[in-house]
Amino acid sequence: MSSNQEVYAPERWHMKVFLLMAFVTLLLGGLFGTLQSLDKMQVDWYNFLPGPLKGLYYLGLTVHGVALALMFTTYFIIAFLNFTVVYGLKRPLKSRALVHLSLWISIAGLVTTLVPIFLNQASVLWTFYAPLRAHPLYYTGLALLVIGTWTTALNAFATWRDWKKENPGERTPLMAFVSIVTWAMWLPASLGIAVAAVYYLWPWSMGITETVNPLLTRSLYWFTGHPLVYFWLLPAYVVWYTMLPAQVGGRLFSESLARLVFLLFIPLALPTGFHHMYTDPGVHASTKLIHAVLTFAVIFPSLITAFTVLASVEEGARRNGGKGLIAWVLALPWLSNPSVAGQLLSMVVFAMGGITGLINGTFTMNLVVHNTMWVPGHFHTQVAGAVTLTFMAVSYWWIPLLTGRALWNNKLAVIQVWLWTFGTLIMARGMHWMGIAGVPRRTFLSRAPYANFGEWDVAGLMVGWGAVIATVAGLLFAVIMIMTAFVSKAPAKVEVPVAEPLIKKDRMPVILDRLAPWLLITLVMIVIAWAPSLYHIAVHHPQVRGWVLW
Ligand code: HAS
Ligand code: CU
Repeated sequence: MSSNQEVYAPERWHMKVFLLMAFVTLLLGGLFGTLQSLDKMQVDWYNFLPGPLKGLYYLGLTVHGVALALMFTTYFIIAFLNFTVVYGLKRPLKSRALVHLSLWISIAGLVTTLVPIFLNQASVLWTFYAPLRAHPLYYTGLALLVIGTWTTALNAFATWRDWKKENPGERTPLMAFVSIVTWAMWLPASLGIAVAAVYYLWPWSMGITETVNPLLTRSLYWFTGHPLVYFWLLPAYVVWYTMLPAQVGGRLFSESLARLVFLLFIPLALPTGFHHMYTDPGVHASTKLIHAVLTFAVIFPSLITAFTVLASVEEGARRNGGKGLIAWVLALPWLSNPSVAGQLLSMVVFAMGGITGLINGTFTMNLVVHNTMWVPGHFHTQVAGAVTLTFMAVSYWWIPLLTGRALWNNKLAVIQVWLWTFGTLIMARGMHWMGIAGVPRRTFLSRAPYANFGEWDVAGLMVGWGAVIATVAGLLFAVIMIMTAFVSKAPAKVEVPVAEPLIKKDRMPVILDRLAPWLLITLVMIVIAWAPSLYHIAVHHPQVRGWVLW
């Protein structure tokens, strides 16, 4: 192993702990997901949960959303972006103290959030919309989760600043730069949830304030909630742009385009969010229009990605003997390399979710699909499909690299990524179908008196059986990871894949190596897109007392 690779050695220990937390929360949240999906084909396994958990659908759905969307993603991303910053800049993180602080804050956040949820004191789902009221610890735990990301991001910025001091005039290596852009997007984005949880919801759940403005906290939630989905997505893009081309023997089509894509997410994703609230009467129509336009704008960097990443992969396939207009696709290692196959499959799934995203973002069509099963259909292709599958694909070389043990059973890993893909696609297809048939989301269907099974039957079977396949794939992933990390005897022979750009001396404009101008434009856009509405909602919308329903 070259000394370059050893640069991450000081980070190895805490990365492993974060990964352990990520995989445990993936398993925990995933298993509740199975119960949810079985419910869609009228199989009520909530009934078989032990004692105090029996029948508690909303407790389960909260665990599912929080453990997967908020915890698994965040812990994996913290570990991975620490790795890419360190590996990209070829220097350890600046502050050991911050590394430890992030870890301990994150562990505290994990416990503080999950305890009230499991005690059924916080069955408010991952969106914790007021007036549903949770135990104060739940908001505390979520705040800690966010603070854990802030300390990690600060460390990344400090490390970057040191690197720049030592390398004046040089452009930041791509892998590190795009990772830092991801943090730069997330840091301001996270303020919405932080203010909602700490300033409004926590005092209210403590009884310090009697009432809360539900439309305001909900808006603040989506201020964060929309960029949050790109906080999950961008680390997957880091992999697709800076690693995957090398894994398929190709080169990155254009480094400038790669940088542009990441940077565009700052001004386009950050000011967007009200498309989650098209149906909320308290939000002004002109605000919804601005956010609809922004939603379509933020699709653009993903379209560039479809082009750039595919071009890079094609180049690799052709260098390996791929021929023809389409047939070159067959020259890719779909059946032999689980890491590559997982990433390619995740893109196929992601493309489906891109299409449904367009539908969601279109005001009139949103009126048809909003709050139906369609929406979980959309986001499962995105988070469970694109993001999670890419993270699994990364784990197939990264865990061997970190533990020094070779991947246990390559063949099973290939089967695993295919099963996950089919499971997710079948499940999501069923969800879309149910949504169009009018099935509400977030509903305990087995026990809903109005459930129209008959018309919903086939779609429900797809959700349930798709989820069974995905569950098998998820358990397989757990087995492969455990066997690799603890049992595998062969030494790992892996290198970090680093994609070279196709054009080495790319005349890259300097603005593609800067953050400040992008953040400045973004600030102006946020003021235009959010300030008038937030002010109006804060001043004019009624306050309410709050409910604990489950
Ligand atoms: Fe979304 C709701 C709009 C992307 C996640 N979204 C959600 C929720 C989640 C979520 C979790 O406008 C629900 C939250 C809740 O609980 O209520 N979303 C969009 C749009 C995009 C989008 C326009 N979403 C994502 C991503 C997510 C995610 C990414 C997570 C990671 N979404 C919405 C809207 C709602 C919504 C509304 C609210 C709905 C409602 O009413 O409640 C876009 O960013 C998508 C752009 C993507 C593309 C795809 C590009 C394709 C690529 C792959 C190319 C490769 C190929 C493979 C083709 C345009 C890059 C070939 C490979 C070979 C080698 C052959
Ligand atoms: Cu969104």
